[in-house]
Amino acid sequence: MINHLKHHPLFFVVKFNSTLTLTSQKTRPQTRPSYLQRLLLTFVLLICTSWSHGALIFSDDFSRDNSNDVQNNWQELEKDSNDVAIYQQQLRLRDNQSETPSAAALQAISLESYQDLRLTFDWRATTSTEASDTLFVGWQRQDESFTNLWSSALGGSGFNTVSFDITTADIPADYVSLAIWIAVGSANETVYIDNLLLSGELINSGSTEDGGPTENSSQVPEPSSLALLTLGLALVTRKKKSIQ
Ligand SMILES: [Ca+2]
Ligand SMILES: [Ca+2]
Ligand SMILES: [Ca+2]
Ligand SMILES: [Ca+2]
Repeated sequence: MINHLKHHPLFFVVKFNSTLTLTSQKTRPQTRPSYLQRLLLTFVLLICTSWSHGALIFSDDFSRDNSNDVQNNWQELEKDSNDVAIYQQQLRLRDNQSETPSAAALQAISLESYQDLRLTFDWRATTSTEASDTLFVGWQRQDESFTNLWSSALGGSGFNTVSFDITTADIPADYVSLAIWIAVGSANETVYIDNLLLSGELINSGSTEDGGPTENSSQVPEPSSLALLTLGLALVTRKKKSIQ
């Protein structure tokens, strides 16, 4: 992870500032981490979370008002309109429609430009579920069948964080959507999903055969990189002003 980050421009910002902090500590001993050290640690953790697999492809924290429609381009397969929904800032999957799957949320994402993907999300099952019930993540294909990448038995739980790699070989050629679905038996069996994030490396990023930039090339920091860099620099500047 760290070796990977050594090649990210922001690594040098963090390394540079860490050196300054350690040097100043020789003349100003402290018994606990300074504000700047804690800031830099947070900064590094954010970088580790955000850039472990290149560009952000899609994310959703479902932080919007309760609604029977999930929105943000999610498609829903459900028995009743409120079974796949936004509830308390999370995605809710509930109940068992007559067709398989019991309930599903589908996101049509174009992945042709990416490789070495990573999917991260949080999930929780209500105590109304049993070990015979299942949460799946995978693909809906052109024939409307589902192929799973990851699954877990239910049975009641607090939030778990799941993160796994997806290779090009894991993506069916005829996939249509990234799919999250459940197999349950009764009306009140529910799974909540939150903080979903899909990232990946851009294929051939940087150049084409004639050496020019590609349409998808990432020659500038990603929007999230810029936001974090701006935040970090703003906080460091504020700290310096407070020291003066
Ligand atoms: Ca229902
Ligand atoms: Ca719905
Ligand atoms: Ca949320
Ligand atoms: Ca059940």
